[in-house]
Amino acid sequence: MKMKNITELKAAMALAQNIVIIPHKNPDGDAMGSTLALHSYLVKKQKNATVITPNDYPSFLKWLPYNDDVVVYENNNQQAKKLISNADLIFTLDFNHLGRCGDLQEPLIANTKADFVMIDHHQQPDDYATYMYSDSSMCSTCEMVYHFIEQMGDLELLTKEIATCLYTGIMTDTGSFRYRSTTSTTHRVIAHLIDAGANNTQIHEQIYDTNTFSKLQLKGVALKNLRLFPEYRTAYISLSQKELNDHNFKKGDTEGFVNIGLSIDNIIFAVIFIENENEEIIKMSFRSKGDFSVNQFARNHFEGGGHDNAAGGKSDLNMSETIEKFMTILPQYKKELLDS
Ligand SMILES: [Mn+2]
Repeated sequence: MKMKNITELKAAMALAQNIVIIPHKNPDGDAMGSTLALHSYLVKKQKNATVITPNDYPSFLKWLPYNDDVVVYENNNQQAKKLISNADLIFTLDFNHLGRCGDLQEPLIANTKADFVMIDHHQQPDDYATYMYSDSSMCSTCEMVYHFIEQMGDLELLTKEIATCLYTGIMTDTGSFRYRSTTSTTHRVIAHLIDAGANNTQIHEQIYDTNTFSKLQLKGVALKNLRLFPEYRTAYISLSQKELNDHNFKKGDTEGFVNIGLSIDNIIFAVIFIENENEEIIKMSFRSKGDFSVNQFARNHFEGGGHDNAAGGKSDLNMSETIEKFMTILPQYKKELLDS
C-alpha cells in the first residue's frame, strides 16, 4: 500500500473520535461499498463514524449493511454540517477532487479543523488530503479499503458486514471481475471476503437481479437508440428526458447501459448521452477496451475524466448539438481507435 505518512495516520486515527466518511456525488456500488465498509470498521474500533453522501443513491444499494445510518446531505444538510464541523478526521473515498462531491464541497472546505484522508483509485488526484492513499492501478476503492485495514493490522476485525460491502464494490467496479484492473491479488482479497462471510450469489442477485419492468423497457429504448460507427469502432446510445420520464426513471436505472455498445464485436469505444433537463446538461459516460483512454478523451472535450477504460463527462449543449460535437471530434481519434 502506497502512503508515505501511514505512521502519522495511525497516530491521528488513535486520537480521532468523530470521523466522517464521504463518497462522491451520485454514489455507485464502489462508493457506497467502500464508505459503508470503512464505517463498519471504524465502529468496530469504537469510533463515532458517519457516512455522509452528497445526494441520494440507487435503491439497489440500499440493502447494504449500515445503510440506515447514512446521512444524505441534500435531504439533511444541517445535521451533515454539524457532523462535519465536529469531525476530527474526514475520509474521502472513491474520488480525486473535492468538486466531485457537489454542494457538499462547501461545508467541507469551510471546515478547518479536521485533516483529510483520501482513499481513491482515480487518476491525477488533487492534493487536498493530508493523508493520501491514491493508486490508479487498483480495480476499486473497496479493494483499497481492504489493503488499508490490512495495513492497520486489523484484518482480524473483518466482519461479514465489512466483507459484504467490500465484495459489492469490487464486483461492481470490475464488471463482475472481468475488467483489466482485476488482478490475482483482487481474487485473493475476494477469497478472503467470502471466507469472512460475504455471500457472493446473494450480493450479485441483490445488485443485478432487482430490475423493475419499466427499467427493462427503458433498456429497450436504449437498444433502439444505439448507433454504430464500425469505421471508428465506436457505438453510442442517447436517452432524452422524455424517454426517461415515459419509463418512470429512477436514479441508477441507466447504470450499465453504456456497456451495451462494448458488447458488439469489434467495438472498443462506447458512449451514452443522457439528457438532464433539471441541470440543463447532457450527462455522458464513456467506456473503452484496450489502450484507448476515455479518461483523456473526456478531459480533452467534455469536462470530465475518470479511468483509462471508464470515464464520465458533460455538455452544456443540447442533445443533437452534443452528438454533433462528438461526431466532429471522433475522426481525430481514428488512428488511435483502429490501432487500439
Ligand atoms: Mn471506484
